[in-house]
Amino acid sequence: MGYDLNEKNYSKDLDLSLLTPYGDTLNDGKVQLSFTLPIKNDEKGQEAAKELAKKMGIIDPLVAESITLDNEFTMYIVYGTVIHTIDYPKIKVETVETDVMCKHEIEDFIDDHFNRNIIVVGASTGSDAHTVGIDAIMNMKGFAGHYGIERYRNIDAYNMGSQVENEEFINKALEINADVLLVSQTVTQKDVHIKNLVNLVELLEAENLRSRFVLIVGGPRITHELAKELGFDAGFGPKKYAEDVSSFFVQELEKRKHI
Ligand code: B12
Repeated sequence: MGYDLNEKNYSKDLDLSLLTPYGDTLNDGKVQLSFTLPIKNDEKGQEAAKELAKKMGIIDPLVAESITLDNEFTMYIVYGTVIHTIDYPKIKVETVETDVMCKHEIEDFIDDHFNRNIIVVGASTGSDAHTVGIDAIMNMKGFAGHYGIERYRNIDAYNMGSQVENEEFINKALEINADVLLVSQTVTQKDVHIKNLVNLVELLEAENLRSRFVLIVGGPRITHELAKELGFDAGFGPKKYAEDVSSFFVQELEKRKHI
């Protein structure tokens, strides 16, 4: 069983159908969270942070840190216990299911299946100014020890940078006769990414271009499930690199040759 509130006595066995956080002892339910309140950093503010944490279902909250951001804004780090559990084996997540190959295998796959280079255009679109994600995937030097697709000998990669309007992005894709469109979205405030991504799909559909390209989106809060829901072919989140996305699009392009 999980946490027994009165006896503070909880099972030390791992049962993944009753998954709960771990702090000092397995199944103790310890969590830490942070948030900012638009109030002064004083005792009353700390009490407000504790009460809020209790309303979130955190037992015995402790304000571990209260950090003054300015006169009227304070950030709190609260430590406490939750009694909630998750049935982990029952969780189903939609993920990209193609095999992930290494750079050389992807290059060989292109040699073996296409008599030409694969053309890819990428950008951080709409108002989004974050370039590091798309650069991690596309730039020659890559990211975290994974070369970007500019380095793949038989991929022609065009990185348009950030704040690229969807119309401009589509025009570039047509100009270079792209096979693959890579979109990066980092800012998700007020769901701006959803509106922008839906707009791209709508523009492509309106011009009857949607099926012409393999359409992929990535970013820190992007999942494959969300990408599919929005009309993209695949979505990639954190800890995904050039090999992951290139493996997907070369196999997808190969599949489409037979349709
Ligand atoms: C650097 C940074 C900036 C820099 C960006 C500089 C640049 N040239 O990119 C600057 C200072 C400009 C900036 C501005 C802003 N930022 Co900023 N920024 C960051 C920061 C610190 C790091 C982001 C980053 O570079 N990550 C590293 C890359 C490698 O990771 P990644 O993007 O997740 O990419 C990986 C995967 O997601 C995936 N991926 C990403 N894209 C793609 C695309 C494809 C096709 C594929 C396959 C995979 C893929 O692959 C990558 C490698 O694994 C984050 C906080 C943080 N620590 O994450 C905030 C953060 C992203 N920023 C944030 C905000 C709010 C802003 C501003 C709105 C702030 C403001 N009020 O002005 C502005 C936005 C302006 C705009 N119009 O977009 C928020 C976003 C919150 C949200 N969910 O919306 C964050 C999370 C900070 C925070 N905690 O509040 N920011």
